[in-house]
Amino acid sequence: MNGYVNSTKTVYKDNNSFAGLDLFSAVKGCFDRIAASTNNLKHLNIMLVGKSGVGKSTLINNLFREKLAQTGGVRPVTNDITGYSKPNFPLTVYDSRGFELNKSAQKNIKKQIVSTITKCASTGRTEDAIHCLLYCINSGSRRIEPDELSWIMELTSESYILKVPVIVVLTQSYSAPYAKQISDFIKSRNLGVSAVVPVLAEDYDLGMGQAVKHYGLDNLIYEIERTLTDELAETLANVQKASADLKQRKASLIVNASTAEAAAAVALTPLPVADSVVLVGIQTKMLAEITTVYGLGISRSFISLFLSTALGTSGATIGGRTLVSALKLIPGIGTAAGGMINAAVASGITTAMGNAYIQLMTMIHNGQILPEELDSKINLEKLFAVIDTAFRNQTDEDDFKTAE
Ligand SMILES: Nc1nc2c(ncn2[C@@H]2O[C@H](COP(=O)(O)OP(=O)(O)O)[C@@H](O)[C@H]2O)c(=O)[nH]1
Ligand SMILES: [Mg+2]
Repeated sequence: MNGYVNSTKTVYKDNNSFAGLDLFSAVKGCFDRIAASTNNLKHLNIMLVGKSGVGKSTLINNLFREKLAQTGGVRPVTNDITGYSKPNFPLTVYDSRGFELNKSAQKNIKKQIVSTITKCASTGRTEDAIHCLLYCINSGSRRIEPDELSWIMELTSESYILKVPVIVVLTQSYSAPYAKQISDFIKSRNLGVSAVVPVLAEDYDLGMGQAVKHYGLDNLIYEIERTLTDELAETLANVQKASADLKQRKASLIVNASTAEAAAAVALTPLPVADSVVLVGIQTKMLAEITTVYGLGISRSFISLFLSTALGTSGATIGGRTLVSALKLIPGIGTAAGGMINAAVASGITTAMGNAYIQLMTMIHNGQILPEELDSKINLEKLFAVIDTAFRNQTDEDDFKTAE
């Protein structure tokens, strides 16, 4: 029975309200937390190196969710290195020339790269250091100069000493088999790089209505993530837009942690439903943290709609059915015997809410729901369906049934 306590408490004041929930403060709490957890992200610094024309700018524009090269955020660091940033966005990209021009110019560029890395590390603050270096080679040009490989080798050995992991990015890899050949060749040279990743950042037009689809950016994000600490990986999840997988993985961890927290909160003393405000606090924190992972500009009305639907305060209906029924599906709630929320019920509600919210964030991320039209009829129907399914799935879970 899992610490389950019988109670004759009335669960619902009426059919459409969830007792004890002050929706306004819940939404406000959620918004404050979104701001706080976004502010808490550690600043990430990535350096790109490569000849002009290899596709560095195209890469940046397709990896990250904000356009960085905006007025005000562009800063010359040295002659050949430019820093790109944006207010309230925890990422700086350093864009450097690579192996080009004559030998003395190359030497000079390498010196600037090394001195910039050294200077950034010299403050001793993790947030100033360069965390990862992406060395870009155009694999579409089908030619790698042996000298460039020696140059990379020198650069990686210096970066290695400076503890900056290097990833070789094969840009414009519209021929995957050829990119694979180059990749294998580079790997065989033991340059000391963390990974070699072929990418095509944007579709490549072959003419006659044919195109090679873009690919590889999600892989690149995965390889960058592997070089970072957990804290900086949180930032990467937020600033990048190329990997839905990274966002989902980070968001799922948040749901698991919040579910455990919710279970722990009621483990010793099952809560009367009327006191569920404790759980709502845990759940709004969860929604805020997930929103931060996605880096989406979510409106108050959306959060409000989500919470009221998930917690059954809205009285919204779909197909003539009241959505509050979602909560009532949970064994034990809504019956006289089940006036208390025990650990299993608390876990179930929290997991269902978290999963529903992740799915909605993913749909917004993928453009299946337009953020500016969140309260259109068609989007509301999607929202209801997602929440309804998530709660129904939870009631099918075995451990959840132990609440009965
Ligand atoms: N279709 C396609 N074109 C690309 C890609 N990457 C670079 N380009 C093209 O190559 C040119 C140089 O790219 P750019 O990003 O400006 O190179 P940068 O000088 O290294 O910043 C531009 O005309 C891009 O459109 C890609 O992934 N797909
Ligand atoms: Mg450029």
